[in-house]
Amino acid sequence: MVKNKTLPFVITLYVLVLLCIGCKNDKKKPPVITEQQPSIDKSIEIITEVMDFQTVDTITSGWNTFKYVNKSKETHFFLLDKYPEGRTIEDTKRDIMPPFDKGMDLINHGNMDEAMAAFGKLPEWFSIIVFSGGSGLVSPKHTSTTTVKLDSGYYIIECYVKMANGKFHTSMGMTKELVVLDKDSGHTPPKSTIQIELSSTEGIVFVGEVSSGKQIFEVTFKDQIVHENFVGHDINLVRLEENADLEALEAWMNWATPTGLMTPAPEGVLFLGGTNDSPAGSIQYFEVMLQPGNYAFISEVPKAGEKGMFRHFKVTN
Ligand SMILES: [Cu+2]
Repeated sequence: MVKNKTLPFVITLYVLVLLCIGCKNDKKKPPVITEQQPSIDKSIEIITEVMDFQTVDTITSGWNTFKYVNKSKETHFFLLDKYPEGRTIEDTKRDIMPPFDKGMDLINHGNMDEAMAAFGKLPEWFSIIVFSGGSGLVSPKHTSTTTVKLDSGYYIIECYVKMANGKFHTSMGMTKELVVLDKDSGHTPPKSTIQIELSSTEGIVFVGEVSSGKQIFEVTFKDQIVHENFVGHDINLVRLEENADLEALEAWMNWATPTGLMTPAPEGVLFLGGTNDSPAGSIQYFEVMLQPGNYAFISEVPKAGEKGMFRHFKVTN
């Protein structure tokens, strides 16, 4: 009888112990992560406070979403430069920055021929750097979200907007190394709401209306060329206020003039990011919350209008 009475207690205790072990095991288990999560949920933050890029040193390859937070008082972007094997930030400082700084000083003094001669001193390996995307221009106190696909390798994050004294931000601290590992992130790109094609022949092409609210633009680089200012085409989204001077904006989008891409940014224009220079065939995405109003897409190249790379549009309610 005693045995019969204690048996249920023993079984209950046994079950409780098992449950408890189960609980402990559950706590140790890592959270279940569904494979192929959209990268937009796992963004890599890049912060600029003054003339800097604060972010991680290493990321995985494949699709990555970058949230670029511009906390500073100036307009910036970030561009990802994939370096050739064996080249590092030390080579940037020694071989790339001096010809650009000297060339820019000469442009500022009106010596265009001498400036070209200075740029001619760039090392041969400069021409095999692969500009691999990034944000478009981002106004002060704004944030942009851009998704890019990256091969593994050694990259430099840069911003070559100019300060009010004509100096490149690259020379003031906006140059940072980033290692992309030979291990895929497993992320997939976000689902786009509007598709844009960008090419040297057609310019910026998209169809349909753009409505307010959250939009994810998918930008296909149908080709890529080196423009007169030595860079490839990209896309920058701008909100145009009533006092926006469109000619001043177009002129400002060429760094190779004394006041081009230099602080202050044109009045009445708010830069909301975009997709930076990247190779033919590449696709990038950028996400933005839009209010109704007047907007434009513009490339950071000379004579963007003539090239079909300055497109105005209205955002409807
Ligand atoms: Cu900058």
